[in-house]
Amino acid sequence: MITKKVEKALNDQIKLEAQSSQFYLAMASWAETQGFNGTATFLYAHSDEERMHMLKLVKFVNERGGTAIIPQLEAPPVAFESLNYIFEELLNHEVAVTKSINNVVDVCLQEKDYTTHNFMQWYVSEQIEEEGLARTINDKLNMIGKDKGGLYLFDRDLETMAATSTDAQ
Ligand code: OFO
Repeated sequence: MITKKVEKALNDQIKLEAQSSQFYLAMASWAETQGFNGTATFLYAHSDEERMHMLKLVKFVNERGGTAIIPQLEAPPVAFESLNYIFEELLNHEVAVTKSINNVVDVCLQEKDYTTHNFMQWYVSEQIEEEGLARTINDKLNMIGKDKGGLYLFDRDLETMAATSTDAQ
């Protein structure tokens, strides 16, 4: 059984994961309309992953005697100024998600809820990967700058990355 404080922290996290999924879906859709098909494939897959993160939390809250709240979401932007902007936003967003996960872990410790604390470790590790990946992508984009040929190759690379990360799941 989870306490009200833990339930609230987990429900806040459900909302953030759902919001991440929507945000990346909007980025994917924009990238697709701009002809960046590899980036779109990568971001569509990333959006699906966030939905899976949300679902895992929903099921856990319900299993532990709480009530998962399926949240209302804010509309994400329709357009983005560039690929650089997208991936900077993605990194900032992931850093914020990590902070929020650390907060859930903190609440678990305050409430002496070691079961949820253990469950949350999966998210702690996942955030190390997600932030690392976002940083690598940003480094690549910074190297490429405005070079069209470089962006073309970058887009193709992301398609491969999307395929590899889906295989790894
Ligand atoms: Fe769910 O890890 Fe990204 O946001």
